[in-house]
Amino acid sequence: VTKLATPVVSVPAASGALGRLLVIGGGGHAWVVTEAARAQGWRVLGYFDDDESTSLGDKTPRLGPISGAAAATAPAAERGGPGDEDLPWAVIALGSLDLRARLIQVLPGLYAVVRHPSAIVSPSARIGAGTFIGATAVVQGRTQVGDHTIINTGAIVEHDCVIGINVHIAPGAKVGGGVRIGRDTLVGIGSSIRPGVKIGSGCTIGVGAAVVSDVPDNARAIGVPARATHSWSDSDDS
Ligand code: JB2
Repeated sequence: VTKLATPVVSVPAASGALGRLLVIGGGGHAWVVTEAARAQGWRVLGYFDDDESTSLGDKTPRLGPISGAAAATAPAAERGGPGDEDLPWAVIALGSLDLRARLIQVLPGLYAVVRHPSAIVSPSARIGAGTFIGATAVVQGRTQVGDHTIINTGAIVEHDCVIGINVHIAPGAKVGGGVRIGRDTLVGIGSSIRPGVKIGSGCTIGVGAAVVSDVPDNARAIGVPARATHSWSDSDDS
């Protein structure tokens, strides 16, 4: 299994008045992220989405197509910390890992950690920039979470895990201690990952799967116990 250890940026996972936030995406996931951000204390300025028919409610105006986000998110070098009121922070809030991976490449910006106040995050966990941690999710001690990863509603990531960039741990999934997960991998709703297992990059773990042995890059693993099959490039298991 390669590409497991990804660089992460430690960002305090505190609540409070964290500054202004731009949301990239206007679908269901963006709605969840926006509500969590407000509950955490971010001032959400609005969102970007190509589809003019999208809505994130009256308080959250659509600011233009996703391409417009590039102009609104200045290079990180020009930014201050969360207390800097001059420039907004950003979060990519689209559910598709493929789309997220493309946007990560092209959108500059200083990315926020959006964490619902009901989530429990160990003080010894390291959380990457652009990460979303949903309501009642748990991230335990010494775990590293890569940039732009989603730890969705009620997911549990135990101690000493290394989770890559742009991973989605879907709602209610349980990841045991010492698990390693490569970038761009989807861990499906309600699945369980045995402690110490290594899952590669670009994988899809199916809804409710029980993963008890290592999964190679770009594999799909489904069932109880999960059986890995070859390459899989798209999924709706989130
Ligand atoms: O190229 C594109 C694209 N460009 C903009 N492909 C797709 N699929 N979507 C694109 N979008 C925008 O992504 C759409 O205009 C729309 O606003 C949004 C997709 O919204 P939707 O509500 O369908 O999905 P989502 O990405 O917000 O949420 C998905 O992932 C979550 C993690 C859903 O599967 C949720 O159920 C899931 N919780």
